[in-house]
Amino acid sequence: MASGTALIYDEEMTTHKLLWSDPICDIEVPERLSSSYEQLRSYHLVERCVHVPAREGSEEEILLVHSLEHLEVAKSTQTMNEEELKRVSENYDAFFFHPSTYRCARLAVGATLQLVDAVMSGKVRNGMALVRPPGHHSQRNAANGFCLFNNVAIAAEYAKLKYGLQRILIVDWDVHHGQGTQYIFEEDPSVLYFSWHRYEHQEFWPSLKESDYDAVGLGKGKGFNINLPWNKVGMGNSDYLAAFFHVLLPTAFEFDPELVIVSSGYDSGIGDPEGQMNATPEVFAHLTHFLMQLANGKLCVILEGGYHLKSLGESVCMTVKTLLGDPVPQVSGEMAPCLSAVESIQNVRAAHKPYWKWLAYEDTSFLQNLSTKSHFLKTANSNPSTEHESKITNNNDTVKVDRFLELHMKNILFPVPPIKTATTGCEGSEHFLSEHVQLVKEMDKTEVEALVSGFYADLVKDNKTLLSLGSMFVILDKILKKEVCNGIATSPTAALSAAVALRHSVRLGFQRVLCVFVGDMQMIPNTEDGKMLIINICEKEQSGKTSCKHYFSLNWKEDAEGNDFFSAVLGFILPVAYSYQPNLTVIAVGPNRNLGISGISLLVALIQGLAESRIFAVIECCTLSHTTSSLQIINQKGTYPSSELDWDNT
Ligand code: X5A
Ligand code: ZN
Repeated sequence: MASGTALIYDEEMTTHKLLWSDPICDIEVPERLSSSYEQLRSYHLVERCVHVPAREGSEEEILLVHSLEHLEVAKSTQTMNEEELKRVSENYDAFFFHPSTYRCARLAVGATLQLVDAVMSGKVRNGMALVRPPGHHSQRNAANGFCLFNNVAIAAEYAKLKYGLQRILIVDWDVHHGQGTQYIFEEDPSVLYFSWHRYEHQEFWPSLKESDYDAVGLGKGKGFNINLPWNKVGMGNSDYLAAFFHVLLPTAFEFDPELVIVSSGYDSGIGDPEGQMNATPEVFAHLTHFLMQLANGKLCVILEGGYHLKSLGESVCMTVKTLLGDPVPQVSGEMAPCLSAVESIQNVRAAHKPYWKWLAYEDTSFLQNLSTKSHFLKTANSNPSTEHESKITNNNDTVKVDRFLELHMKNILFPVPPIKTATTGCEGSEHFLSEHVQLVKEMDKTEVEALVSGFYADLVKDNKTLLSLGSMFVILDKILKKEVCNGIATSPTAALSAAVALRHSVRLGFQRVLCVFVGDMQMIPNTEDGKMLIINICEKEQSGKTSCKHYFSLNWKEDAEGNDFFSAVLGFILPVAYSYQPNLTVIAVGPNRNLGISGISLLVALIQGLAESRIFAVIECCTLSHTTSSLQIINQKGTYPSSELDWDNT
């Protein structure tokens, strides 16, 4: 698999600038590019990337999307004087020409195509191109909204043509609707276009009817245009994550793209004068992390908007850091989406239900209940518990989490896949997966015994188990000491190992441990309540009562399909996990319906955005053949910028 992250930046693209006074256009300044690059430099990210040079996009490439007339007009501006430039500019909504604009726009196109080539040829795994002018408002025959040529749209056509791609996903997280991109691919089922945007019921620029959620595409392209309009300003991290969990990710995974291109505007970030949103730079790390799980990691991030220089720079850095594989920082703040966001999410889901079966699995009516402002909080509390809920008792510091989960569980639908293949035999606990674990063999047995004694000693019946527990202690200690970010161990009894791991990690000082049990395992009672949240995904209903306060059991139904598991991961496990904000994640995989290598590794990858990527996996030996090659220890270390920042744009 390809490795490395490309970074494309050419100072020449800072020469395009506004020559006269225009209060609409004056935010699109050359410093957007130069200061973002400086920020990358100061975090030492530039030197960690593969430098790929920009080039000029050819006329032929530009004509993949634009009319000859548009190209000729743009070309003709190179030799114009200021007065003439101003006059041509006035033909468009929010655009300015400079004598260097044409050259810069060709570089912006070429830089984007260079990135596509670097990723598609396997020279790098992913990358980012810092370009000006931006592209997503640009249309076949018109400049618009600071955009001359539609860089991302040209890149998608180019990738289809040059590499024969049949499915490309464009994610437009810029705060404006990329109506230009929508028009270009409206009838094209090979390009799935997703855009969220400030809309305010058509009040916000570009104020188009076709930016609303009911514009789903035309003809053969029906279902391949997804608009998520934000009808209020102030959307934040939780709203963006909810949009990913409940709209973009289910459709994107079902679409299964061969390449993902991001129209990466950061005017959707906090402090931006255009967007007026509240999402912090860290959220872009999470968005990037999620998209890295698609298309075998082939991800091209292309700059669009972003007008608060500090916010823009931080967000660009978060994106590049994540592309490089650094651990993802924790997102802060309330994790429930606001009512207006929930309404938009429900509307777009309803509009797209006919086209995406992954949307049909999950019922988001429960989302309504999650809003902090919701009146459902009261009514839901008086409802009797369902059988899927285990004990929830309120205790002061966890009352909010309890409520969240209580409400969540009442409304979750969890259909389950039938068995497709049987699991294979046990490989033995001596078969460890990484060099980290080999250290375990050197661990003194009596030392392990001492660690285990007092709590689960009676359950540890043999040497094999003891050895596997030993490996676990070593890994956990390494995670705590931040020598490694994550680890994996095999065990003849995953549930036992996980229980010991949980207890040990709480003793090591972790305050909130998320534990995901997959498969049928004997749940070991624990006494570390209040410091962990356990989600058990099993086939058999758990008979024995657990003493744990935060324990949820999801049972797989008989007639379910394989995809149901992932709609549950996206629709339930991730939202709950993000709301819990764990500082360590433990995942235990035991005998289960066939999730397969890709299933388990995708679950692990998606959960890895939590707890600053600190994750410990225990795999039961008999499921090893399913998981061996997919679960790898990634030795990640990283630091995060302190966020003592002033997000006011004054
Ligand atoms: C690329 C981009 C915004 C245009 C705003 C015009 N364009 N009012 O963010
Ligand atoms: Zn924008």
